[in-house]
Amino acid sequence: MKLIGMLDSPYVRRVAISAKCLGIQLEHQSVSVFRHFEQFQQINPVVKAPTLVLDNGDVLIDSTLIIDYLEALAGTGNSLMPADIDQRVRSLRLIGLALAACEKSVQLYYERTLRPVEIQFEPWVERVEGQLAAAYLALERELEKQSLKTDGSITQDGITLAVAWSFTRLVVPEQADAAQFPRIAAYTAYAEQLEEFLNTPIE
Ligand SMILES: N[C@@H](CCC(=O)N[C@@H](CS)C(=O)NCC(=O)O)C(=O)O
Repeated sequence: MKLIGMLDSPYVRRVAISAKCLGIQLEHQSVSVFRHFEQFQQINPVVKAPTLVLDNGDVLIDSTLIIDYLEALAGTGNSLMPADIDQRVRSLRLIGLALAACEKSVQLYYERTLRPVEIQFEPWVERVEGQLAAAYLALERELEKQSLKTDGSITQDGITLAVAWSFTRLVVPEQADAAQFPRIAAYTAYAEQLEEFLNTPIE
């Protein structure tokens, strides 16, 4: 199977790290949705990263759906999601918030790098900045209530949280103040030194 997309995308990175944690081998092709648009189009006309090309040629998109497929391949007993229903709700909440943080960071990044300055719309930027801060505030509160394990293991909530924070720090660093979100920053520092993260560096 081939994973298409750059590792500077938090969505591509969470798939690549999840695959490693699940013991599934993926051939990674660093194709950019911007710099290699036409090459990407040949693989997937929708040009979305991540794209997963299965061995039979079927093409999957959306990181959460791709991870769902990888989880099914890995089989029960080898999941990155908790089986306990209460813990699962909490994991789903953390993942949802972290994905919202990714989305809002991407929107800010695109607004600032793709849209000419003269047509950038400040009320929209402020709205998105507020949503991003709200997502990280809610995540910080969740970690206050219950911390994530730092015993060498990692689960999908931790993967997505750490990937989101590292991405925000990369593309809109002024929106990711470690002093304001100390638990998120500390957890990300833990995750980023795990083998699966070190072997999947942001490109
Ligand atoms: N919800 C999607 C979001 C994927 C996404 O937006 N990826 C970006 C790269 S970070 C992309 O494909 N951008 C190109 C575009 O949307 O045209 C997922 O989880 O995979």
